Amino acid sequence: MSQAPRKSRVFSGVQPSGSLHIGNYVGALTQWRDILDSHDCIFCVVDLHALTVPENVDPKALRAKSRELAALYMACGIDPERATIFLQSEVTAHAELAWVLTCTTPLSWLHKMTQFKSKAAANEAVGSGLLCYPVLQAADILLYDTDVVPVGDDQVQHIELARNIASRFNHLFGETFVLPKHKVRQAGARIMGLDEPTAKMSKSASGTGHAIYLLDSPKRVKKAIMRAKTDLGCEFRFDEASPGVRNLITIYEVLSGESREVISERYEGRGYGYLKKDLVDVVEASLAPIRAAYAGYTDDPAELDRVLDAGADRARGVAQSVLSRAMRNAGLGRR
Ligand code: AQP
Repeated sequence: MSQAPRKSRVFSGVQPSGSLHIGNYVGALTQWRDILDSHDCIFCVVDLHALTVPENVDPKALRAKSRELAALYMACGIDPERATIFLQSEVTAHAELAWVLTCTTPLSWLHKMTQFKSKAAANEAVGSGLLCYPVLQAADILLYDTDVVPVGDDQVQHIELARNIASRFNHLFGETFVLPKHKVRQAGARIMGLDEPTAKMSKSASGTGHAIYLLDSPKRVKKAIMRAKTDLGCEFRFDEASPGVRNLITIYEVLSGESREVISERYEGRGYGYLKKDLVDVVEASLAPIRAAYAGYTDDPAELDRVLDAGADRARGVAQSVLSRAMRNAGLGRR
């Protein structure tokens, strides 16, 4: 009997470096949810990445954020029966492969990463972990023979780097790694800050009114949207609208499933306040079920531990065989 072909493998993750916002939800998690059945999905809470700015890390808070994030994955519809969910630090192969790849990655490639440049500029003490972050990310991806990495568009450069790191290793040591491809949404690949719509919505940005967090209360959601920066005009045509209005229409579009043309037409000739008011309802319709499901997971910490233990067991099995392949090909160890 012929075997069923292997499903295309997906790997992706989020760092527990703050609270999950609708940028992460739209850019990454909605994509994950849509491919649960068509792909072999592995989703990781990438806690080792959260150490890249150690000055910002409170160990107790990091541990709590990792659990919160794993519970939020499930609350957003990432069913652990259909996907592997685990914590990166519980599968040691990630750190081991990262070292091997650090040795084969030219330093100049890392200095070119735009995220390193902007985060380094914003931090007084830049650790080497911040520079090597994309190598660890490459290890995360390559360890699972990953075909597809669904991400927001800020991560595209890193996934291309992972591909180059894999190619270089294959060139040096023979065929070892699958070359991964990124996958981004057509609309919503980069949700912008509500307070500053020319900058990406980000977990680590400070200031109230910047982001909508998935666990925000309805009151906070309303306040953030009603205060979102727009302009003094009343232009709703997407291509002509200001960055703030385009951002609100995009959030509306991806969460409601309506086209931007329909949305723009509905509000044409009216003030931005009408769009904002309806957007509050659209966002609430997405967030209310997530909040409710999240409360269920936090009420049952033993179930969360069971999911994460089972996920780590499965991830270890896959990762160990790829790590062994890479080590063997590079001449590490005795056999
Ligand atoms: N604003 C965004 N719009 C669309 N997608 C986004 N992502 C992040 N911000 C947006 C996507 O979410 C996933 C997880 O991101 P991450 O935890 O790896 O960190 P990040 O990309 O650096 O995101 P943050 O939220 O801005 O965190 P901090 O502030 O800690 O750096 C990725 O797929 C990312 O593309």
